[in-house]
Amino acid sequence: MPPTNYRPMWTELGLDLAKHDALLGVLGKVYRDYFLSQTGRPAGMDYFNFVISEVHGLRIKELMDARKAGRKVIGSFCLYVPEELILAVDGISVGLCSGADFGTEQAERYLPRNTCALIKSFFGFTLEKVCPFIAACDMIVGENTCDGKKKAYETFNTLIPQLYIMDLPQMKSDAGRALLSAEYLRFMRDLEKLSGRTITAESLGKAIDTVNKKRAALHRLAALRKADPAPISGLDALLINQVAFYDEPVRFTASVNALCDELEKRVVAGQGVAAKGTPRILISGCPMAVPNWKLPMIVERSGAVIVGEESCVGERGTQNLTDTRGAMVEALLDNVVDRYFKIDCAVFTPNTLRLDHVRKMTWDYKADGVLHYCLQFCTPYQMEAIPMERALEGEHVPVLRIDTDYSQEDVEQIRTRVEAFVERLKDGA
Ligand code: BJ8
Repeated sequence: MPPTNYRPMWTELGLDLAKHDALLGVLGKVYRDYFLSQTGRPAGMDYFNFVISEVHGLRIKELMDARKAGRKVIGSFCLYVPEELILAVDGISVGLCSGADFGTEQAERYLPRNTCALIKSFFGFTLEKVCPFIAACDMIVGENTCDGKKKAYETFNTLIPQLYIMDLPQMKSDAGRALLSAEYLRFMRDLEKLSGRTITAESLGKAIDTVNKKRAALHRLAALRKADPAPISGLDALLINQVAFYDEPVRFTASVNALCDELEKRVVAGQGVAAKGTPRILISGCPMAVPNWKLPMIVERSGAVIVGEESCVGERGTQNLTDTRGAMVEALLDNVVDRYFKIDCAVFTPNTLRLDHVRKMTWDYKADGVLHYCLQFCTPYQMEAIPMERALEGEHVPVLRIDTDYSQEDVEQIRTRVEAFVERLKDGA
């Protein structure tokens, strides 16, 4: 069958086709080099290869078809935007963070140079007209988290027509929880207005169940990575966590569970992607959005295997399910607030739960060391990195701190540092 021609759809969405072609060309090459070249990949990764190959094609067509059928597409940049409320109005939730160095020059016409790459990237994608997800959204939620995003949304609001601002607390206090609860209620009412649907206990309960099942499948995948040898690479596991933000949730859950069935057999057979005893690394820090695969690629080509991610694209995002008990919308909404209020993002102060979580993950996944990853100019995570390093090293857990961006310029420099770290782990120092 000839490949589907998506160009009319991309034109309808206002994309710059020449620049978009260039972006897809680069992405395709990086994907082949980093992912398809790996050996011993599970067969269940075929589905995720397909999703990535169609991420700007078939998935966008699905979104556009859904919109034509009257459904709404809601984009967001943060874990604190509850997917459950979006699904409860039969909406579609898509993650919009981008992990590519594209349109940076354009972005720097609107943002200071010392802005993190994640923010510059979504500005660059918008200004260069290469993101069909942003173009396909009926509403885009900008949340008040770090100062960078909060202030950037003021400008972003002048570039796109559909920005919705959600306020968020900064402290895990009663007042903080009350703010989150009020904001989720306002969001729920605005989603109802936008969609013309009323959220019922039934629709919210079903949405919670769908998202819980998705997170439970990701927990199952994570648990399988405790095995030595690890049955799946960190690159592939990261990819699955990234796809979780784009894909249709029920189909995604089934695909993750099918992959886990295969991985369970691998674990029983002692089959892995790297030899037993290969140094095991836990990554902790800033989110890694598609196609930010630079650091995991370097780590896994330096003789180590990544066994977990303490990250928004990883366990910070998936930990804790939402309680399904409650016969009324108000009770279920309260359960949603409880679940999201536990997220241990560095924008909160103090944020002691995160260090506890890193400790627990290091132990659970039998990690030999922690690689703390920060985007340059990300003050919240850079600030937390130093006390975290001190605490872990004090407990004899080796830590390597890497600050980087989305460019390829520092690949060799990072490789040298990672290789030295892997040697340290091999020596058991
Ligand atoms: S819950 S981590 S997705 S706020 S990297 S833009 S923090 S300067 S992305 Fe985040 Fe929500 Fe927290 Fe997760 Fe700012 Fe840092 Fe840039 Fe960041």
